[in-house]
Amino acid sequence: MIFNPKIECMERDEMRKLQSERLIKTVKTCYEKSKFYRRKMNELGITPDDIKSIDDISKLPFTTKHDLRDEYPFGLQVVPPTEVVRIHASSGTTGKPVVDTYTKNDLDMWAEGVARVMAAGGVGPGDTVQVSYGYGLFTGGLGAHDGAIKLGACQLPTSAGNTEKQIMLMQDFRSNVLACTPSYAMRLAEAIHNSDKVSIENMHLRCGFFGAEPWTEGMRRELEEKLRIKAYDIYGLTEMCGPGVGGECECQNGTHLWEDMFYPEIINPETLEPVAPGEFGELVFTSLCKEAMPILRYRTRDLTRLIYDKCECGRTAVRMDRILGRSDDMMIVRGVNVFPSQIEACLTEFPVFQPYYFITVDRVNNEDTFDIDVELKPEFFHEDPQQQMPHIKPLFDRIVSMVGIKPNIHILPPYGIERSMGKAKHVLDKRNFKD
Ligand code: DLL
Repeated sequence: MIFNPKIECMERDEMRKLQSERLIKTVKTCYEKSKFYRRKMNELGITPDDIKSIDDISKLPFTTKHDLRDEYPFGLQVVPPTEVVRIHASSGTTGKPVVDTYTKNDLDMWAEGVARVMAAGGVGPGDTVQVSYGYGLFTGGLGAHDGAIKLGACQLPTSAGNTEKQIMLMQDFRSNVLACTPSYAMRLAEAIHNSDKVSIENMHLRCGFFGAEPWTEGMRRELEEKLRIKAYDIYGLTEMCGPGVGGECECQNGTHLWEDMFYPEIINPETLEPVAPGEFGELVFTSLCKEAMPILRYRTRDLTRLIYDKCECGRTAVRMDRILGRSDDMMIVRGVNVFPSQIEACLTEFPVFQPYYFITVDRVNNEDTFDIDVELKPEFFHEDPQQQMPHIKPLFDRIVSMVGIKPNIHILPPYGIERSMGKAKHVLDKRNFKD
């Protein structure tokens, strides 16, 4: 189902007109109400009068995570506190969190973004959406929650964790929609299959909306098979609102971005210039409707490309390819760029392996080491290392051909790799702790 056909299927010319109107308004507000943006625009010698349409967007300054941290907590807020009804923050591993604040309209717009994604998967009244994203400052839980309510679906706010109870409720309450990170969905699937109290035959799951971390087509296959569902990608970031900046439609061939609310650009992260249409680069967003905390040209660090070809679903909203990774996640090992998602892609090509992995990079005697812990599915695991060799060799060859460097692969016993409830951690780069 298309939640908002007028917007989601709008002619491109009309969409650009709408984006232009909204950009002009947003820039004016930023200039008049935000010291931060006035200073940034003054530094570039521009005023709101220079922004006459969306084509002028590249004249505007970028905003970075550093800027948000410098302006912590409310430096970018342009409405009085009396208009703010919610605050979220992304955890961030170092320093201050990134904060987003919301007016009532902001919450409404955000819920619509999620509703558009879930509607594409056929969610509506009568469905029970089990929200297993974490509730709290993280935007996943409440974001999915409000989106489900907007559709008139019943939402079950289990949050992440307490896995045994989750799967019992999933069966007993007949949840038919699941919303959580793909890694937690894997963990739930595993718990269902290992349980003697519940069984997938007695479950009613039909589809899932998975995001908040990169995942691969291989992981999609695993989840669809194990949970007997259709698995959809949902994308978002705290700085723009949370989940629901975009999501996949029933065609499952790219993430439609809700361009009436968030204008996407792809830039070359070195030169900061736009890349040629269809090329990979860093995703940048300008919020077009946010009231409490509008953001101009936010550098997400997410690496992807935009696809403007028409989608068979009828939506005209631009599609984004899967996120290859964040530029911050990219490791340079022996001079080669490596993304953790490439390892997941290799692993999931082999049915004997679990889709879990952990990469450790170090430098020993001036040379980078590249170790990958993996797990065989319990039925293929063998204590005797000799018996494991036939499994390691094809994986090793595949990683060398995809990534270009030779890994040391270690097979851990079943459940040897820590399972995640939220965003999975896949890498330890010990070089970061050395000089
Ligand atoms: O992760 C919001 C969210 C919650 C999205 C639930 C989807 C579902 P942050 O914690 O601010 O917000 O992290 C945002 O997570 O810049 C991407 O690097 C990554 N990310 C989010 N969704 C996806 C996805 C939430 N579908 C950061 N695929 C983003 C790949 C994703 N990466």
